[in-house]
Amino acid sequence: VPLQAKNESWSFPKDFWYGVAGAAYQIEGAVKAEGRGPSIWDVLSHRVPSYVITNETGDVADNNYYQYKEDIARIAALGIKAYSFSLSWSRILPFGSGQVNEEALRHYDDVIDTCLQYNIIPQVTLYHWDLPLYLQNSYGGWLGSEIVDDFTAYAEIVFNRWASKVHHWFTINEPIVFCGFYPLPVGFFKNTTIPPKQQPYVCGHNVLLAHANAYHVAKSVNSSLSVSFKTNGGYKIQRTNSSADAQAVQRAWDFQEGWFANPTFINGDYPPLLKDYVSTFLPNFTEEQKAHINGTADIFAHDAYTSDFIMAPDSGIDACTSNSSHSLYPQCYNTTKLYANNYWAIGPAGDPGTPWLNKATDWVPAFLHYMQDTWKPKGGIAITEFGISEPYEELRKDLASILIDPIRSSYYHDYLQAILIALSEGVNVVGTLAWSIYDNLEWTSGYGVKFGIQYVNLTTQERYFKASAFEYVNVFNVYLEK
Ligand code: GBH
Repeated sequence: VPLQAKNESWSFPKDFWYGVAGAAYQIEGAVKAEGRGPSIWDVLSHRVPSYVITNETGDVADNNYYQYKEDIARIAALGIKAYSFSLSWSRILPFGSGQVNEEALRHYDDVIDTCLQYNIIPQVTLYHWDLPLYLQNSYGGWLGSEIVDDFTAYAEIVFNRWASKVHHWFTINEPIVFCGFYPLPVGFFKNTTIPPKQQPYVCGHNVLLAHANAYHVAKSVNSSLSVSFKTNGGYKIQRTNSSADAQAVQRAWDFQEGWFANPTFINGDYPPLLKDYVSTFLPNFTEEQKAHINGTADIFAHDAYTSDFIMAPDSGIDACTSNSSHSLYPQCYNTTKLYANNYWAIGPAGDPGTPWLNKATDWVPAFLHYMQDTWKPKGGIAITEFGISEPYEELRKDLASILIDPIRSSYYHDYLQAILIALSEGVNVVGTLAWSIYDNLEWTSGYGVKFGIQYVNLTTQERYFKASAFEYVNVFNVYLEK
């Protein structure tokens, strides 16, 4: 996409927050420090061969547990407005429930206070996938109904401690990923009797109940807080104009965003198509639960990295229910990337480590319109993660060329221009969080897949800004209303 001249009708509202994001297990390290209990990711990374393809762990990661002051100072120096991070549940409650670890509370006190000292808006996620191991082993984690009360008790501790300092809250990160995309390997944790195909829906059910409780806890502590969960998914482009593909697109929205957004934004219940296709697996909400869940998201917090072409599966929609795999995506639709036809600014040269992600920013205005029109979030839409792994960055041998990341720079530039277009068309976008503050443990992909706007030398723990860090803030320097 050619760069466009500054358009006089474009601007970000004065209070638009632009920030950077990270998550506890991906950046903190210090896994045995100050009373932290183990999480499932300690087991997954240490004990399950090749679960992380490189067998790397978060033991040290970016050493953020010890270098957070420097990290916050650096983003403040850059002119960033917000810092989004997640709390490690098993630091605060080493066994997931019960005894509270004061040292962890004091640690996060200081992270939050440091943000405030630097005039950075702290934004806090309670759960970004690092479940306390004890809860996994005692009742199957998110597959056990006990998780709802344990998450609620955790939320009470968190909101009572920090509601007066933190306004922006996210309860649970990307449930479709940990409920379905990253199934836990069999044999490492407590066995469950729930059939594999049903597991994503039981997990999701408990997520919604836990989220709703946490939302109400937060509001009882301070009714003005902004509280949401975070969903993820790309924009869904209909591959052909056939009605089969149109239906596949609708299924894709419902099985990704709608699964969690319909209950919270629309009516306390699952989307009709979800009920149709997976009725045998989907638990029911009581009328009381529906009322409790409805209205429990203040903004639509979406991690929107990319776009996908959606089409009907070859074998017909029967595949929705006949597929026997564990996978969340029940083959109700297929997704594809059409590299060859030049649909994407980044084609075959995209990062082979992230085949799910292309620079597809042209569809962002349509995406934002769709979210606003469909779910009508009262407090607007926030893009709570967006970013791209620069192709082959991990293979570059010299620091200078790592720090020049033109693909990521143009991704942020073009994505933000697309948001400016949507804003000028009346979509209420309230903030963006770049993923990520710096390169970190990219879950099952290890450290080799890099999303940072900063590079970290993992031997010396020195941090360096990449060009994209400056590109990101420059767009706001130009377009933010004074
Ligand atoms: C986010 O998920 C996460 O919140 C964050 O922790 C992570 O570091 C970041 O994205 C970058 O990936 O390999 O084809 O099976 C984004 C959604 C869902 C995208 C799982 C990758 C695996 C696709 N992710 N998905 S595939």
